[in-house]
Amino acid sequence: MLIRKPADIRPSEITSRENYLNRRKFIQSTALAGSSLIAGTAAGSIVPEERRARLTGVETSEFSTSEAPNSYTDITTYNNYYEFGTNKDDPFRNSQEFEPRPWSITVSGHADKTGTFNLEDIVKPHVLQERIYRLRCVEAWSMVIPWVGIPLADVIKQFAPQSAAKYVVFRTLNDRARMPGQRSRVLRWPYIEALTIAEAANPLPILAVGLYGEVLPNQNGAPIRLIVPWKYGFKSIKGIVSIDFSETRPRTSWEIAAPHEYGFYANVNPNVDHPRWSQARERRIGSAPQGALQSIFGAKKQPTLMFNGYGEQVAHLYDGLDLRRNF
Ligand SMILES: Nc1nc2c(c(=O)[nH]1)N[C@H]1C(S)=C(S)[C@@H](COP(=O)(O)O)O[C@H]1N2
Ligand SMILES: [Mo]
Repeated sequence: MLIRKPADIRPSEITSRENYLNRRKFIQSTALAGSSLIAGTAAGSIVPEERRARLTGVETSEFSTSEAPNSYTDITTYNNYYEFGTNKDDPFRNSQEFEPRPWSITVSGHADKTGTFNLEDIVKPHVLQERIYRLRCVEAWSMVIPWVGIPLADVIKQFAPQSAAKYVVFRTLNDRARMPGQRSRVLRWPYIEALTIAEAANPLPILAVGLYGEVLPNQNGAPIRLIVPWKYGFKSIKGIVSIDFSETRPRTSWEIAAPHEYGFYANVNPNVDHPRWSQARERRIGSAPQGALQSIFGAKKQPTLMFNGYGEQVAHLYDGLDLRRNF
């Protein structure tokens, strides 16, 4: 799907001949290597190794919102990624040298297929989809982001979890030489997040490998990150290196840091406030009115929706659960 007019495409985005040839070689060699995990590959869904390369063979999704996406600049310069610093522009400023390829993911725990897999082998069997989702940060701001990714449920199936698997646990790369923010003890590293197996099997979550039709930028979690649109942004873990099918619920990084403020479920809920601020409203990044009125009245806020507006798809997952206690 073409989002931007061709005139908007910068010359730097046009693939150089050298990169094109390398990519051809790469596709051929992975094809020759045969089916490492699951037979059948869609050449268009291979993740190119080049920065800002356009992703091909991307399908649209019925789950996309029709709201206007935030600008590429908003999405790539206003980030939370504490591995690269705690200020909003730190991930953009400190992650440019990060090299996200080659990349592998270790799969462990209660599943028939475990081991360490190249990123390409995990992504290859799936068709890439564009999913334009709202992202609601626990800090009461939001954006609309055109991700490109693959349904998490399909990836989970690929590893054939066993009945003992009750949670899917994700971890981010732990490497303070490559992630300078890990020299600070602001969180316990590696960053860890988890979903129940039922949440992971829902059709909404994706593993994102792209943004605006291009390879995912480092500051947004390259080369692969989770997106769970009905939960606060901190559940959407970036730079994933491991997936563990666990019988027990882990303590996640934000639960460890502040258990009274950040719960395991972290469902977007305008009726349950954060201990230090209201969750009833949110500031849509980039939407503030310009000029003098803004300084008098402050940035425009809009109401926050239950489950971030995805209740129809996910409310049933929490039937009978007290969402005030299980925040
Ligand atoms: N590994 C890791 N993943 C992370 C974070 C982080 O600090 N480290 N921040 C989270 C938070 S709080 C948010 S709001 C989203 C932001 O994603 P974005 O910068 O792509 O918009 O990433 C989440 N994933
Ligand atoms: Mo967040």
